[in-house]
Amino acid sequence: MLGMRSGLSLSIVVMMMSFFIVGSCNNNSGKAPLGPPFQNPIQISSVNGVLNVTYNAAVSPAEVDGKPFMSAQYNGLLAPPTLRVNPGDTLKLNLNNFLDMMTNMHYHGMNVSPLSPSDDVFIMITPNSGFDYTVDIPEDHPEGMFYYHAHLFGITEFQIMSGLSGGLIVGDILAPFPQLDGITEQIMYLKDFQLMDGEIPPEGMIDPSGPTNFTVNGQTNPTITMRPGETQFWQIGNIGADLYYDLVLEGHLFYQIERDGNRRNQTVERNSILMPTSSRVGVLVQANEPGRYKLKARKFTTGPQGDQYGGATLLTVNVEGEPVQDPITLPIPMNQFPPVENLCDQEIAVDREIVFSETADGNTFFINGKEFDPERVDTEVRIGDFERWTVTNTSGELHVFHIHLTDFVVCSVNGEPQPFVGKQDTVNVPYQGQDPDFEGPGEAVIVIDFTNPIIKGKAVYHCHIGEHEDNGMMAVFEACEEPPCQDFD
Ligand SMILES: [Cu+2]
Repeated sequence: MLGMRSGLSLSIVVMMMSFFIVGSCNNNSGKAPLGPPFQNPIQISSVNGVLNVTYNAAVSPAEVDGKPFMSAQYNGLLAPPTLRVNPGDTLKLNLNNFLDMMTNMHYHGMNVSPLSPSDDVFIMITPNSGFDYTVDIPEDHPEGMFYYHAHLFGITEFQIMSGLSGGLIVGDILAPFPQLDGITEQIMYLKDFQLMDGEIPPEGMIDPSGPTNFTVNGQTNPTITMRPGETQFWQIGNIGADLYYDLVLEGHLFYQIERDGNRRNQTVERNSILMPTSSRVGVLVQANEPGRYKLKARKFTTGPQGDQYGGATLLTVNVEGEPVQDPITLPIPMNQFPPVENLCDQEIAVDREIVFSETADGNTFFINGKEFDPERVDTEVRIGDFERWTVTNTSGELHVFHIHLTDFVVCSVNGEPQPFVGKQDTVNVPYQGQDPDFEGPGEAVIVIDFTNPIIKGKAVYHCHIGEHEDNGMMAVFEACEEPPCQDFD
């Protein structure tokens, strides 16, 4: 949370008004008109191993929940296309910058080269110029949901909230499960838009606790219609600037089979799923009895020094019609899942401590006591190693650890060993004092895979809450065969 905000009193008034409105509408359950039919974003797929696409970043008109506004978008789309590629493909993305500020592109979660013209986040595209990205996707690349977004230090939060993030899916994560052949797949990109005088507030004026407009693929509370017993596969990505989503689907379980572009090693049954910003999940949902069920982001606080969100309905599932004859048996048996190596069992070459902290006023953020400096290399890693990082949080609010180019396994959180279910590229780090039984800073112990030779070069690790990374909570790592690393530029 940033300090003083001029919008504070206004947001309290709006909050009180919305309580009043919600309170007065409570008695028409089941009768309220349904929202518009849910729509997947447009998709663009690779052809003969290549996906060629041009994105123009420009200020364009948009509308959420009937409110018109102007914001920075790709090709004038609030929900830009989902790019679909396969392992072994090449993504050629020509990004033209028609904004009055710099921008660039990051391919979040992708296990690809950090060297230009691939996933190099040190590239800065000046106004009225462009850059041709070429991202070679290795043959053994993990499959699942990834995404792309602007990653320019200092203005990432603003650019993502404006509209500069969209979907990227690699391969066919359902391939090992023939019983799921032909089921309906839904792509859901969760994003909120704060509006101030018909515009996205400038960087520094976005308040994660403030009133906002929740959307799924740019839609407000759309409707998915399912038959009783029907099973669908939902890939859900939190591609917004700051918020956590504590997801529940009324009357239903989530059968989770994917996290952050990695197939899990088993089905994980969940009543709720906490999605930090930038995380993605793939879940199977089997429709219950006829009725209406809300997919909700529950009320959530990120800690005493953090943000408070009031909760929202994201979409509504309308179950109606003839029940499905032979519903798919869930969960999917564990023996159908390809094995995943538990990195926590690997021999560890290096142990590191990574400390997330912030000033008492919550305006400046640090990793190991330092603010981000793109010219400084904070951590050098040897290609071929597994490293164990103890990520600690001395502040009074949550942070989201994310590292580029690779994945990790979470071994423990606040000293509690975690069941091994697969790899991920984001993890929530508890705040200090969150668990009264755990003394000292909040802590997540992870083992990171630095064995992929394609990661040679420089990239970053950071808190993925836009407000925090833009105000310093980011650091540079460099991977090479034998540290100390030579420069590759
Ligand atoms: Cu943070």
